[in-house]
Amino acid sequence: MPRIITVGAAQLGPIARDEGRPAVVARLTRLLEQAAGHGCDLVVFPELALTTFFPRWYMAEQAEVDRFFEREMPGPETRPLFEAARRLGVGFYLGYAELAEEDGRTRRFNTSILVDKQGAIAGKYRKIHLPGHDEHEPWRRFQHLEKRYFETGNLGFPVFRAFGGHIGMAICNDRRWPETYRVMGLQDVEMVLIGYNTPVHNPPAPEHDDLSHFHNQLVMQSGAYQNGTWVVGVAKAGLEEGVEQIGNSIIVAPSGEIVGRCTTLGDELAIARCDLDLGLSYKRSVFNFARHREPDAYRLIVERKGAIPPS
Ligand code: CDT
Repeated sequence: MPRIITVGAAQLGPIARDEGRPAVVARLTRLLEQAAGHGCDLVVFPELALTTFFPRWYMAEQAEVDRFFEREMPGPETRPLFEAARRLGVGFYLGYAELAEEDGRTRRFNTSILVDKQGAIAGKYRKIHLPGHDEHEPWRRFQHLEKRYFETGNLGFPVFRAFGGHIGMAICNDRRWPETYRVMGLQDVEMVLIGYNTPVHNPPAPEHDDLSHFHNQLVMQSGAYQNGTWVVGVAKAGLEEGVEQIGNSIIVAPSGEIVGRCTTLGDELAIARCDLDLGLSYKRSVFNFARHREPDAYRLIVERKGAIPPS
């Protein structure tokens, strides 16, 4: 019996700074309805999908920053999305800024959740690889203050039994790191869901700008192939508050091949029928970890006298 997830990559166009949550949730709901019409089981929305990408601004007042955060999930403004999921029988991945009271203090994370077809939260992930900087850098055309506004995620890279398979999550910059996929690969992940906000221009390394689409595909295609897993990467795209962000949302098969993609920079749905068992031939042959990985040998090389230690 094939295990198929019909997945929708629900790319978003820009979200304006003053666009309220109800308007954004209405956009997400329209995409969810469209996906239901095409028989989707699961829809993937971008990173920080409820607001504009606010780390592009330095804000001195914490109260101003906190306006972009959710204190509960679902809350009064996001509940309609969960109700739509239940009504339509379509699950979703959603990225948002999370404000949590935890360990006796207020904590802020760049978070994603996996919601099942009944509208219940089935998994949560908090972004680990936070890019950018933590102090105001006025020389930049725009800031990237994730290190200022968020803590490093404290949930690891868990893999959840959901949608009839093994589902993992990552957020934006995580997709550039092989560890992200491998930690989940070691847990037998079958589909990795990733939302992102990626500016075309990278202020500290403008020489990379022309390669932004190539790098986006390179990391997700290799992560998929090297771990025998599906990868679904979804952008918040287009010209958002004066900053150009890449689109190029893609659905990648365990072979590393791209089988679905968005072609605009706006709200758009790309769909693929994903057979979770397609990863098996990779997991059983070239990437049979139990048979071919050599973690002890990696350690020996690193510890060899005179070797450069890991930083
Ligand atoms: N949101 C996020 O993590 N963006 C980063 C920008 C880094 S600039 C190359 C990303 O990795 O896409």
